[in-house]
Amino acid sequence: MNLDLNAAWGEEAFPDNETFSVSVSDFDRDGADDVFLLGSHGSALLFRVPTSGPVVRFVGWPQILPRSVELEDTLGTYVTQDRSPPALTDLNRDGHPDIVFSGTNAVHALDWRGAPLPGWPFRMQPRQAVGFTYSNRRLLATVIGSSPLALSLRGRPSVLVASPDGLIYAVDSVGKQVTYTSFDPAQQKGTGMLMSDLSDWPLSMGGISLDTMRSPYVHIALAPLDSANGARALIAQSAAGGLTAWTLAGVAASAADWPFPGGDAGRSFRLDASALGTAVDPVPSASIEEFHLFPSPLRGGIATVHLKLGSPATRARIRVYDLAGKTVKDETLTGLNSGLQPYNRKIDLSHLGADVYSVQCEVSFTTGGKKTKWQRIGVVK
Ligand SMILES: [Ca+2]
Ligand SMILES: [Ca+2]
Repeated sequence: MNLDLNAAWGEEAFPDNETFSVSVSDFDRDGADDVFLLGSHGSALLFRVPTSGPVVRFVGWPQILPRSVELEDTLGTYVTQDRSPPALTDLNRDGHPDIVFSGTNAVHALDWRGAPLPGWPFRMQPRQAVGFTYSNRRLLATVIGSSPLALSLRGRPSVLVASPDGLIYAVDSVGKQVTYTSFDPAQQKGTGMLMSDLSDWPLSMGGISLDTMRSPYVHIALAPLDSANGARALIAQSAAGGLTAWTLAGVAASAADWPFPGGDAGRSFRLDASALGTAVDPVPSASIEEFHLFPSPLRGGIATVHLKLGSPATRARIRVYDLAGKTVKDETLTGLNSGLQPYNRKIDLSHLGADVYSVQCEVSFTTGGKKTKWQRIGVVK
């Protein structure tokens, strides 16, 4: 099958060395598989596979996701990228597959409409760049470089994330680090000089490397190692050759599992959405559930739109007024989803002086109704 993606990507231009992973699931649950493309520089597109004619992208896509930054050293600037593929799972258990991927200094989880799931992204190093200790132009700081896994841990949807700083984190469905101990008194007899089955999250995988020639990336998978009972173990491989396996307590099979990079042992890169729970879509209502521009106060001039709607809308007109009531910005967004919009809608307010402004958002719903919501935002210089 040959698909022409030009129209679906629109105006987007790619860096020459951007590489893509292809993942498949039925994101909108219409019974047919859809395709998710994720680029190493963050270009991302979700589309339906047409039986004929042009590719139709989903509303909210394409996007440029935060996977690449420009860094600077004394020789000049260079650009990072992350080639690891995403995990597909259903973290919020609404029956629609979600997308979890490693990005710059953080692991992100998006719903199928491209909006961040509540609580995400997860930052393993809140106060410094990932790879701060070893980074150089070959092994780049900020890059996580490892495909996350999805599993059910103690009955809760969870994500495992391997950091090149030598740690494996368990993260819950709202982006919070799991910190409980896996200590089990029955395991105590299995502890000694050569073996330890006592571990707390995060798990340590060799510790931080200070060797700037040694690849720091850690790759993880869940596989049945115990031939007697088929129990799955967590296996972690470092690029330096180390292999470690842990028995995880509380792991149960779930249709939303993504236990291998690539989804399954055959690397099909496909999540079978028909095995997930019935898709739950909220009852549509022509309402603005949440609206604000952030950050507030605004520093740096570029505001991101946070807009959550009760039903799809044809357009949202955003007007910014100064204290005298004069319109200082008037911008219209089109093609809006039900639910939270992706954070790819930005408004340039860099021409505004330091002051307090009123922002009006007027939404025209596809059903014909109109609603407005107000916000006050401070601008600092
Ligand atoms: Ca579909
Ligand atoms: Ca979901």
